[in-house]
Amino acid sequence: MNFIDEAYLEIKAGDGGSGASSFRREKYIPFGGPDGGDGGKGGDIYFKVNTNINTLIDFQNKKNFTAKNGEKGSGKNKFGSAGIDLVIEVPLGTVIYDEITGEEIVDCNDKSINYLIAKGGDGGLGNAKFKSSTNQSPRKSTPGFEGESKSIKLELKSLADVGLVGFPNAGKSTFLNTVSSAKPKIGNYPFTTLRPHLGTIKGDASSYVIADIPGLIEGASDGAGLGIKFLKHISRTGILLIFVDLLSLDNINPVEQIKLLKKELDTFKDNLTQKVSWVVCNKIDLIDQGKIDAIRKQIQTSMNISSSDIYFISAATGKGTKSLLKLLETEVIEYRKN
Ligand SMILES: Nc1nc2c(ncn2[C@@H]2O[C@H](COP(=O)(O)OP(=O)(O)OP(=O)(O)O)[C@@H](O)[C@H]2O)c(=O)[nH]1
Ligand SMILES: [Mg+2]
Repeated sequence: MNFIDEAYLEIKAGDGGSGASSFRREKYIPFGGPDGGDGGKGGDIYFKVNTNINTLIDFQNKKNFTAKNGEKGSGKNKFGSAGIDLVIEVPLGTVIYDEITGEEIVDCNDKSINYLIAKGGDGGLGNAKFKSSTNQSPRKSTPGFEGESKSIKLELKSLADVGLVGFPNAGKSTFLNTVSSAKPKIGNYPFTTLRPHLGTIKGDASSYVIADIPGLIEGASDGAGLGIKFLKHISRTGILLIFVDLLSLDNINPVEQIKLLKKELDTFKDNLTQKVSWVVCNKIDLIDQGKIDAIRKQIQTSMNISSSDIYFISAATGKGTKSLLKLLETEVIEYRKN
């Protein structure tokens, strides 16, 4: 699955309909007054959040969006009907930019708002509007106004509901391989993953997306390793899974790994650490149960993390992953409600 997080669109709101120039015609009244109605307003273009969409993939094929024009006015003071508004649905967190100036137009972060991005043109005036004491039979009517047109860029910071963070080699990509159809490369060396990968999980009640990003190391916020720039891809996920490598290449113990990772996350400006974050200790196939219990205790006491937020799995064998996925699904559904 591609990591699509940009789309370029041409949008054009509807033009206003033109006003009519017409005169009342009645039997025995040769010159009735002006009765040309106004044109209808062109349709607006709105953007609206749909929380069931989480990629911009639909915009890769369709790039032009036009709202309907207003209709012309007509005689007997009939106003033209307004063009229907066009509502374009986007994922939560889509940021809309003016493609020409690069300026941000709006951040679609509230699902209760219809964001007006291109305004339809007003309808023209019919000749009935131009009647005055000095001009009883005006022929003048005006054309409708043009609807706004814009070249815009959509950008989605995060497509994922769940983000995986951890030291290189912790098994993040192995986990994504096991639980989804995504196939990021796996390797027994640091920095196997060089760009974010997404995998979709089909749960019982809902589908959700997990993002695997390149590993973090101590000093990443100062540019060590691949740095922290990839955190922007998970800065809006509802849940972070902090992956702990139970068999760390550098022999960094679990508590120390969590501390170092949290420190790097803290430096990221989007308050990553305020999200729901669970600790996932991976590679339990390589250690015995007694050790698992001891590690759970250590994390609980020294990090003040509730035991229900600590998971033990083997990404390689799949042990423990099923129940973790089930709980993730429930949590994602909960998070999407807010
Ligand atoms: N025994 C065992 N090995 C695992 C498990 N999960 C991952 N590994 C191995 O750990 C190594 C690293 O796995 P990756 O999935 O590439 O790790 P990563 O966290 O994606 O690493 P980066 O992409 O470098 O950040 C590979 O050799 C995996 O086969 C596990 O549950 N048990
Ligand atoms: Mg990887």
